Amino acid sequence: MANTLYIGNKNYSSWSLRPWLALRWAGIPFEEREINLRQPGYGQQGIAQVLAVAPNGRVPCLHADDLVVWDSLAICEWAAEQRPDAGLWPRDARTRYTARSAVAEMHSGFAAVRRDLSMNIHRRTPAVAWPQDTQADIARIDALWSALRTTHAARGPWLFGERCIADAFYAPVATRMRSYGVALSPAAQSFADAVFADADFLAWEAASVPDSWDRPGFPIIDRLHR
Ligand SMILES: N[C@@H](CCC(=O)N[C@@H](CS)C(=O)NCC(=O)O)C(=O)O
Repeated sequence: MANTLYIGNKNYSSWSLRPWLALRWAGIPFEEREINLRQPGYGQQGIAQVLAVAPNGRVPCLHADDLVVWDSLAICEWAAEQRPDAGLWPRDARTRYTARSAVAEMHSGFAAVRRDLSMNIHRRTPAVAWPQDTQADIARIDALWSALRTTHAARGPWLFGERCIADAFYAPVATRMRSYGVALSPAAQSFADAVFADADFLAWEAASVPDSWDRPGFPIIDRLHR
């Protein structure tokens, strides 16, 4: 089977990182094609290069032979079904339902964090006073990670002990916390540390390149993040 995963810019595309990690963690071979999202049509699902491969005009999008799977969660589910023994979902049913809840919460929520702490793997800015809705999102994420880490600490360093799709879903969030100087509680930080030490995450990070306007020395950065 020939698998091709279309993704956005590695420094910025948080949705793309999720299934990319899931495929790597499951040991599913795939070819990746990174599409530069800074093109006309961005934000309107109107990038011609994306529309040529993804019916919804967004990445990530997986082509598995003639099957097209768009949306990060659908791709992760595909990976879990392809490799049922890879542990992409926790084996214990109750733990699995909790993991699915955590993933769904990320997939459909945290709009304020997505708005104010956009993923930018290379960015480091000092902490700022966030609007109330953003503070509430951050507090909820911290509480969720802390509770899961406390419950599952004996089984490993990930949210549910062993690495699963929930970790892939929150990996980009861990980078957002790091980029914007968010102080996490120690248990929550231990999850972020597990992400930052993961070989596959490190491979993605090493390949992530900020746009030229987003590099030190370009004054526009100061205007972007006050
Ligand atoms: N819910 C979708 C979101 C995908 C998404 O919003 N992708 C962004 C890049 S991270 C995109 O392709 N944007 C292109 C556009 O809006 O024109 C998923 O989980 O895959």
